[in-house]
Amino acid sequence: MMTGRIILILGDQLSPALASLKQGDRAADVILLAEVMAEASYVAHHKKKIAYLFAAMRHFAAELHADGWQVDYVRLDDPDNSGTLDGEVRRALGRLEMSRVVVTEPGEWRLLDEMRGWPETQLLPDDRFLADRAGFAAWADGRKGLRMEHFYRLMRRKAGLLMDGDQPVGGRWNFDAENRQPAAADLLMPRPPRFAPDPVTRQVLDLVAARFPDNFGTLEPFSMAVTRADAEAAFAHFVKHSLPQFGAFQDAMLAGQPFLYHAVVSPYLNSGLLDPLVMCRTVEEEWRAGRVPLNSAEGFIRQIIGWREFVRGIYWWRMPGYKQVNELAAHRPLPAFYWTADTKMACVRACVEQTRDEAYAHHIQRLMVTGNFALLAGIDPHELHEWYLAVYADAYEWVELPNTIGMSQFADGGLLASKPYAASGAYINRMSDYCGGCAYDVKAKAGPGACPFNSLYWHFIDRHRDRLVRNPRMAQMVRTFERFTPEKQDQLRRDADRFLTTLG
Ligand code: FAD
Ligand code: DLZ
Ligand code: SF4
Repeated sequence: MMTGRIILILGDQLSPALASLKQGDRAADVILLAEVMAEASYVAHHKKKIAYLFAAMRHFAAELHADGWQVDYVRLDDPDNSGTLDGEVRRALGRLEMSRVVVTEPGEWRLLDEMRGWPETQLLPDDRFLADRAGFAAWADGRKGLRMEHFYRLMRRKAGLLMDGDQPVGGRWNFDAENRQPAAADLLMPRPPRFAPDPVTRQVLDLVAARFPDNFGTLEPFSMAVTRADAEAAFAHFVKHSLPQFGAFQDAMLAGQPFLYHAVVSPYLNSGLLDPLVMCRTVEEEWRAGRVPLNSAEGFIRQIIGWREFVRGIYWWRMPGYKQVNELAAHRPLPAFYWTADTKMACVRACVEQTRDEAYAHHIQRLMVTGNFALLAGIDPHELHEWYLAVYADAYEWVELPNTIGMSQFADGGLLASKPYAASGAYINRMSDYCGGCAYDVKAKAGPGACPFNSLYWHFIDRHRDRLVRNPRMAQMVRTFERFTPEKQDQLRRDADRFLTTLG
């Protein structure tokens, strides 16, 4: 038996500073990366998501090899591929005559649970986050309500980001009130850089086209970064061209503009190509140099060390039960148009089409269009969760599940969000230009041509009035509904019910 260990690196652990690499021994240990069907099919991932990850894994393996590591890489089409991570570890132990395995803890509960049962396997904490799991639990345990804002302030102090001694720069912790402007179409709007596939990526694209022909999504053109250097170039491009406007237009949506001023870096961050703290420090520097306004810098940093860390904390604190919650008892099946985009609702159609083509939608499209629709229509949160987990290139359960179950569907009864993100067509009309090209009339409250979000909104308020009236941020809407005449209430109920029956 060899004395070294197998260091298993998962597809979303492509960081040179990974815990297992930091304590690895180049002379004795062997790194194992494996493309396996079990991970590629536990949900039917978007074609671009699989292609991105396999291409990034292959490039990362080559970089580690060039850096002096012994690397064992198993391709999906290797005839001996067992199809599972467990199987590949067992095969590698035999092939390399080794007996010990080291893994940095996976990001998803199901895999961690499985790996805890693997023999001779050492699990190391994933230290690529500001808050560790135990620290979050200690903060959360015993609190009456968890608010991201309180947690975020702790993280700001811990990281020393945008701080003036013990106080936030600019005198406020949060500049969100300045970040809700609708955007106007602009021919000069920046777009994320595009990276032409090299021969390694081209081979992966052919593999995905052959092995996953029926999965959702358009595979080509494919222009994502698949190396650390290109991911860093994509982030630098965002900082230079989009960050100054990021804050103001963070909540805006425009037809034909999938990316607006967003960073479009979440696949790179979540798979380890980018380092979140390095990104935040770069953004702070830009503000200190006077090149970006504070509302943009703070808004960006809040997403990373606030929301991203907060949802991860909740995931690990509440799993495995969190996946099953359904506090609003929503049981309607996911409508087919989430896959086909075949709907007359222009906003939903645009978001699904863009998701199909880019494996990307920005936060407000996910939260206030597809998520809001599902919330109002009472779609089963578990089915919706599987959709979000499949269709976005950045989707891993630790980040997707709390965003879907907690933030978007209020299915945890308010553990993560203080109120449901429910909105009528007026919100979508204010923040986007979708309504102008829609078959429905956003201004009409009732009748067959009225925007479905309008009657569905009141249907939602009515259905959940007993719960919502106890929520200080929603009680006013319940009272408003109660002040409508009985005829108007009935018409809204009838309109919504009629629309819901069309969902199949
Ligand atoms: P930007 O708007 O430019 O923000 C910068 C970065 O901040 C993002 O890259 C991301 O890392 C982080 N961030 C922003 N908001 C959040 C958030 N709410 N939670 C965690 N991180 C955040 N994000 C994922 O990374 N993976 C997911 O699977 C995912 N699923 C989501 C599902 C739903 C229903 C909703 C409402 C949101 C989801 N998000 C998810 C959060 C957010 O929509 C994406 O992080 C963001 O759209 C990624 O695009 P961007 O890089 O252009 O982000
Ligand atoms: C998402 C994904 C896919 C599609 N394929 C693989 C794979 O073949 N091999 C691998 O190691 N990881 C893959 N991943 C990422 C894992 O699913 C991810 O590590 C876990 O979900 C934990 O976050
Ligand atoms: Fe969406 Fe309603 Fe506007 Fe149509 S009218 S785009 S359905 S919000």
